[in-house]
Amino acid sequence: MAALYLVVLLLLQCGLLRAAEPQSSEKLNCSPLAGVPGTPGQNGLPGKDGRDGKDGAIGPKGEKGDPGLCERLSVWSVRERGMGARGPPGYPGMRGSPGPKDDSMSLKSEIQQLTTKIALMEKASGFTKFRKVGQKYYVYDGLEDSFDQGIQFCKEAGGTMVLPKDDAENQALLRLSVASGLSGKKVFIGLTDRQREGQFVDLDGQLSNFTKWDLDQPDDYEENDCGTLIVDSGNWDDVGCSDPRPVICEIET
Ligand SMILES: [Ca+2]
Ligand SMILES: [Ca+2]
Repeated sequence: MAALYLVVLLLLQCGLLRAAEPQSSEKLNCSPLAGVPGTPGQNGLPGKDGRDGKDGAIGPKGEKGDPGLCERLSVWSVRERGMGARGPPGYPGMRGSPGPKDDSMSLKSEIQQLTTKIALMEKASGFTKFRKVGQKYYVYDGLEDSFDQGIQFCKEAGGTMVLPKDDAENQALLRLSVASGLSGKKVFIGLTDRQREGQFVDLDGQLSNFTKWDLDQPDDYEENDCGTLIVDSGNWDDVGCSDPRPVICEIET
């Protein structure tokens, strides 16, 4: 409004000046004054989107990112379990103590022992007279024969001709002999000096550690070479091998 008023004033001034100017060719110097700039107009609407530009240059390499989920879980798991990295293999452990005894093997062993005992008892019970001596049986079946026939008989019976190995066995043989009605007789024992006179050995050719010779025996009377037990005294005497005498066998496993 003020600008409009100012313009009007200028126009009136110019009109007055023209009316007062002389009618000559000389003109008044009336230069126009510069106006005040108007207020800027409002911005127009945005133009349409331009075309895509060319691909730019490859940018610099970015910084290393944070560990992924799987890696973080792995690290967490190791921390939770208190485990470090896998170490080198350890030294071999010490040998363990023996385990408990195999019951099945123990049972088999017991059954085997029982079977053996039963077989031995069955063999001994086949004789009319028998006596248990330690782990073996002395058996008698009423046979009276020569020394060699006696050896064969005992072998066929699954045993050997009796030969006491200590005083207890000698007493057992004596009791069986008495119980078998052999008092006053002499029972063959597996001892002979046929191979070397004066040296009595068992049927395996071994010297016996136990002997029970009667007084002044063995005397090799009439070249006697076979041993016997004198029933009643229990002492030993060398007699003829061909004479028929009671044959007692021993059976053991
Ligand atoms: Ca002799
Ligand atoms: Ca004699």
